[in-house]
Amino acid sequence: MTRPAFDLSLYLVTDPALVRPRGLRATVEAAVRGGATLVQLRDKMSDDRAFARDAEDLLALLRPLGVPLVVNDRVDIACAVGADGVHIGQDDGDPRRVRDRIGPAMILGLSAGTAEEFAAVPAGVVDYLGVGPVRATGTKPDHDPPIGVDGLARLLPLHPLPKVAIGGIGLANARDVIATGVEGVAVVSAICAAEDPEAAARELASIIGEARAARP
Ligand code: TZP
Ligand code: MG
Repeated sequence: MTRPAFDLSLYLVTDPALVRPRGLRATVEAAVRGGATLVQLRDKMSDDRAFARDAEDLLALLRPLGVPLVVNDRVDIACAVGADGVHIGQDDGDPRRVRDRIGPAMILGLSAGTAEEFAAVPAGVVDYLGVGPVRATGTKPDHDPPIGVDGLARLLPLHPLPKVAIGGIGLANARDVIATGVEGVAVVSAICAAEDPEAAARELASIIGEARAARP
């Protein structure tokens, strides 16, 4: 069985505090209406039971819309609820072990932000790389040093996998980020904390489309 098709263009990563005023499901629903192409459930605080409930709720919303749901970190829950994929970081163990656990049919994403981390990505195991942080961001207080748009551009040719940029990306810099040639942008606050998440997603999607069309 092969992995579901996925589109990294506008990748929404959720944050439990930032979605709170509107609710997780309503925020994701609005973002997808606006043009989010992929969704990651990311919540470092909730217990497994609440996290699994959220994952099931989002799957029920997203499956009929054809938008895949990726689960951050919690591999067992991702498998138990039938999520479309898992996203792990550099401190989450060997991606080969995670692939063994999830099998061949789920998407596996890995965060990588340096040439060394790119070089260490095992072949044939991971489906995409999350690259960043592009800018400093309050959304992930323990983030690695920012690589900047220039750093992103330098890293991209070093690995053939599709890549999505993350960290401090919003309306002000999405165009420059896409101009590097990266497949897409992953955002948390630019959508989750927006007054109107649907409008924010629509505006980002439009910038991404324009910036991609303008690439040489
Ligand atoms: N990984 C690297 S930076 C980051 C994650 C999850 C947070 C990005 O949040 P924002 O609000 O889009 O800067
Ligand atoms: Mg992680």
